[in-house]
Amino acid sequence: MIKQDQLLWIDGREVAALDGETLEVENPATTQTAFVVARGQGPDIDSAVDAARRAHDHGPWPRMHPRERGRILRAAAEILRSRKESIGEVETACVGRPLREMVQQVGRAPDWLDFFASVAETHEDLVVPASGELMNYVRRVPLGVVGAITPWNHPLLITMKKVAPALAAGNTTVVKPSEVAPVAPLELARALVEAGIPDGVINVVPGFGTDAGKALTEHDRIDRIDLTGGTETGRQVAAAAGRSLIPVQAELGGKAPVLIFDDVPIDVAVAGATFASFVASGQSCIAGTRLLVHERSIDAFVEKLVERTQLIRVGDPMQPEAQMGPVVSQRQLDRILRLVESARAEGARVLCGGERLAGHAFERGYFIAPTVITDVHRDMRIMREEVFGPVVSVQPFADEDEAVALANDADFGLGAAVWTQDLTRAHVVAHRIRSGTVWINDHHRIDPASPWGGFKDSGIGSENGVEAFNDYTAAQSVLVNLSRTPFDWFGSSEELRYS
Ligand code: TXE
Repeated sequence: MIKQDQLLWIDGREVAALDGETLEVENPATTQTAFVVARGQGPDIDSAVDAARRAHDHGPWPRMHPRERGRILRAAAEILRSRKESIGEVETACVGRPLREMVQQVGRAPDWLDFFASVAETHEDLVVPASGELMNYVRRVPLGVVGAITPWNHPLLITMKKVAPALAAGNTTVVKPSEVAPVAPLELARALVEAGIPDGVINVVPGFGTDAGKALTEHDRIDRIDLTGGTETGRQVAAAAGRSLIPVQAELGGKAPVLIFDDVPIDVAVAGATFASFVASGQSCIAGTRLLVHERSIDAFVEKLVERTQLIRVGDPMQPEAQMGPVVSQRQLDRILRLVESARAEGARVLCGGERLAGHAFERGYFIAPTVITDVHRDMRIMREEVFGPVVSVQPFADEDEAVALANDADFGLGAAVWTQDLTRAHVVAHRIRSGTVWINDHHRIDPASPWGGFKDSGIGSENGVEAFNDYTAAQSVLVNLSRTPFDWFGSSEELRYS
């Protein structure tokens, strides 16, 4: 059983906030308080950064053999796996996503610890061919203290994507999880501490973006900042990182296009589209929100899509039969419905959904009927802004060029999908799309080995894979003089002397 009252994790211990403040985490399916969590602010962030700084500058973690670090990370992975049911329940209570989805996601997240433990264990430093009688080797050393700011939509998984490579590379960390869903990241700290990670290496300080998040971003003793969040938050965090001259990695908003060619059977296309659009009630940065469908098949596709969308079982996310839960908060619900209204006002047709669900099962939570919109055009707000809800628009295209042009007509470039049975077209179209990830005949797949980052306003840098591990290190070049000839730059030559 995970406690309803949660404290901060600082320097290997659970502690209350310095001023004793707390914040309440609301269950979006019931609107009742699910957890009361210590609320960190500037002074708590200071003490977490101090602990991380000490652990980096004087503690064993950065100096530990990578196999020893790997052993601790793998032990934490096993602890988390053994708790996937209870942490899955925590995630559902905080975010409202169906329990079956969250248990699966929580069960997957520890793979990041295993993968990056392997990367650290097998990492080889370089010897480079410097000219002259020199041996030049290049070590990869930890950056220092990594600050990570994480969102509410995949609370454990996104925290893991940052913490696992940062720790494997020998850094120490301060995590500021979302105020909306901070409990699973706290459980990650607990698992790492139980697995034997030294004090101060992992610190987790829940709090609001405007105080704790800002304090972490602007802290002068961190060496890198990572964010997953909205694009506006990304601009603020990147500006602060610029002032401190520290690297920033940011994974921000998206508006993923899903290109569906007319050689795909309608049932397959509709199953793919609903998976792309409605998983997590569409609250995902790579949710397929713009369905681009060949004009020859669009009518049959839309008819089937609406039929299928209306069959999605929305309900209490704790129940195994629920396929979709509520959206995360009143604020998100209002924002989503406002965007649907703006689409209506601008002339779009809402074919199904588009409203808050009524009736006794939905009385209290933030439930929205999954929504399909047609008759859209590029200038509508619904086509430009990230909706972050169960809302999808459908647009026709005439040929491959138009499909690509529509797909690229967005400020974002995080995820995209191409559905076709034509092998050549699948690859050619994928290569023409300006997006960090492209799925062919699939969506949402993610792997610790697979780079994950956004083009355009979707972010800076990339998560996952060996490249991300290297980004949590700095290259230190060590040049060794192998010459046996004595050398004295100023001592020897008369002719070089000024007369
Ligand atoms: O995100 P915020 P919100 C998008 C999505 C959503 C919108 C708003 O479109 O509708 O953003 O969601 C912290 N300095 N995404 O308000 O505010 C904040 O406390 C430092 C896309 O929830 O960006 C939280 O920990 N930190 C996205 C984190 O940033 C600040 C996931 C994200 O919150 C801060 C979430 C500041 N000034 C939302 N302001 C994705 N890429 O998946 C906020 N924070």
